[in-house]
Amino acid sequence: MLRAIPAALFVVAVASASIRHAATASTADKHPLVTVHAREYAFVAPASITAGTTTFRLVNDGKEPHQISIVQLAKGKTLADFVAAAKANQPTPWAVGVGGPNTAGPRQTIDATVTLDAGNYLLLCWVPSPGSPVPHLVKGMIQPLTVHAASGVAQAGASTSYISEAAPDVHLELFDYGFRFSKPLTAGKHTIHVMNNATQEHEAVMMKLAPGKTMKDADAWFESGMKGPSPITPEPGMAGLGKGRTATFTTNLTPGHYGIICYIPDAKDGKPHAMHGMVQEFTVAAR
Ligand SMILES: [Cu+2]
Repeated sequence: MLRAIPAALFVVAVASASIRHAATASTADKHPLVTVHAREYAFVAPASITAGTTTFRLVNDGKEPHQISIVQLAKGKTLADFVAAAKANQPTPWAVGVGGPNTAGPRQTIDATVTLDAGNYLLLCWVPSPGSPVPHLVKGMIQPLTVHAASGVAQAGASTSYISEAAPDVHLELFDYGFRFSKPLTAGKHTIHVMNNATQEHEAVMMKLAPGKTMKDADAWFESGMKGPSPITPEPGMAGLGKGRTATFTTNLTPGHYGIICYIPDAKDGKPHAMHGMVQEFTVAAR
């Protein structure tokens, strides 16, 4: 979330790779669970996992909000290449967002389920700190993740834990430029299946608005460097998802007013997608 200001510093370009994973299931799915702890400013995460559909659980032990944006690197590309490109404000079409839990507030724990092929990935946090537009990844919240083929080295083996995730009950389509829910969200638990049917990479940052507040108030607060009382609380959502990709996240909504927004910079003009219309408010009614 909160990538409005860093967009000027760091541009992650749009991915062209199109890998469509059929993540929809009719019954509860059991997946390996990878727990990642976040604090200022580091992840504690495994260095390698096995390919397949995996639930990433982000446990925020810190005082600021954090996310895990999982990015797949093209063969031969490294963390150093990513940092160099980001510093030089160069596009990184060889780094494709595959989703991830987005965004956990202090002491929050949130889950997202993604399908990873074998390869080299990065875990990133784009969130800036209060009073500073510099994304956390610049301060150390960036690290490599190696995904081994399922039939390869079974390092995780007996220590792997699993989670049963309810089948998706709501679909969320990302398009250029907007969000489309398959049905109105209601209070309670949901598994939301996110589909990027757009030409560009997008994210879904969800937040609950304080009574009487709007996304305009949220924008003004972010622009101020998060000064004063927050008009929002972070809610589970989906980190940057490349064209054609799908992933799911779980949420437990309480009645109230919410916002959903995409801060990823546009491929053409570099402005956050929110400025192209990817911002919406919605109300969650009681059941
Ligand atoms: Cu977007």
